[in-house]
Amino acid sequence: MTGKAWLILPTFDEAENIEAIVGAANGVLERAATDGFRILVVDDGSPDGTGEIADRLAAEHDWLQVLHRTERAGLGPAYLAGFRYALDSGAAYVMEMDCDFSHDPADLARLLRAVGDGADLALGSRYVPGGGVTDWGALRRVVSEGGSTYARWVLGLKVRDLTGGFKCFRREVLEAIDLEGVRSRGYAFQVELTYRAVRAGFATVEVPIVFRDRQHGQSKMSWRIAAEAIWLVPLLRFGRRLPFGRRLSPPAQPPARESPSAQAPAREPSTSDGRASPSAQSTGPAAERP
Ligand SMILES: Nc1nc2c(ncn2[C@@H]2O[C@H](COP(=O)(O)OP(=O)(O)OP(=O)(O)O)[C@@H](O)[C@H]2O)c(=O)[nH]1
Ligand SMILES: [Mg+2]
Repeated sequence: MTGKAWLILPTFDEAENIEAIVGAANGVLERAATDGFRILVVDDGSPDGTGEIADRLAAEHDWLQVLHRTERAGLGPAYLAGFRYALDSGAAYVMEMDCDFSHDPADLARLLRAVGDGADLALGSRYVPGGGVTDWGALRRVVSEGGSTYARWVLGLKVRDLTGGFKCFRREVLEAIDLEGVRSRGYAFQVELTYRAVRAGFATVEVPIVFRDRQHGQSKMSWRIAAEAIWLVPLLRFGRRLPFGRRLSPPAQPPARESPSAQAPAREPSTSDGRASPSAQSTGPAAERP
């Protein structure tokens, strides 16, 4: 792999998690990101002091930076700000991860490996063989998996986990998908990014992950955030105008090339030092036809 990997960590009230996550991610990326890495915390003025903790850590570590935003604007806008910052700073790979240990930082190595092996976008996926969810009740499972199924059906994609937020993008993907045009804020944000990437012809691979419920801090998931996806997903597909006059449509450019979305082989054990196991290779083209 050539070039730096940037991990974007959006935070709102993650004081109980931030230090441990940053430490764990550093341990993994030190080994997996062969050309170096940066971790960027994007904090929306957390009242619980997450931003101050991140600042203290950033003063101690040159691989950590903090982007402070003054008000809580939602996950999507926080990620977009982080993406722009990382791209402007020369990132070659940009990664997304929740800051609550729902995503296992050890899996960062597997996502990076998938992109190193040729994918343009690697998605941590709960809904492929080897992936899964622990701790969730039946309702939450139905909402999450049903949401992915609904989006897959409306958008005509083969990707199994469309709502997950554990990803690794090659920079060219983010440069191509018109970040300025992204309007979604909650779950639909994850759907929209993946849809735009597949539409633009980028090779997408699903890497099996096991998602666990947060152990500390409060969920920011709300029914409003989940419901956003219900009405935004058809707009992504059919390109209607939003009520406030902004167009929310897929990118205009035709697919640059075939856009295989392949599932990586079943999860393989990561070693305890977080090194990537040889997983996440594309198993062959399965062209998306959105
Ligand atoms: N900067 C920023 N980060 C946010 C915002 N909302 C959520 N986050 C962060 O985004 C990540 C995912 O949010 P979660 O609260 O875990 O939401 P979730 O994953 O949908 O729900 P749970 O897993 O049930 O907690 C976490 O790191 C949050 O701190 C926001 O408005 N701004
Ligand atoms: Mg979470």
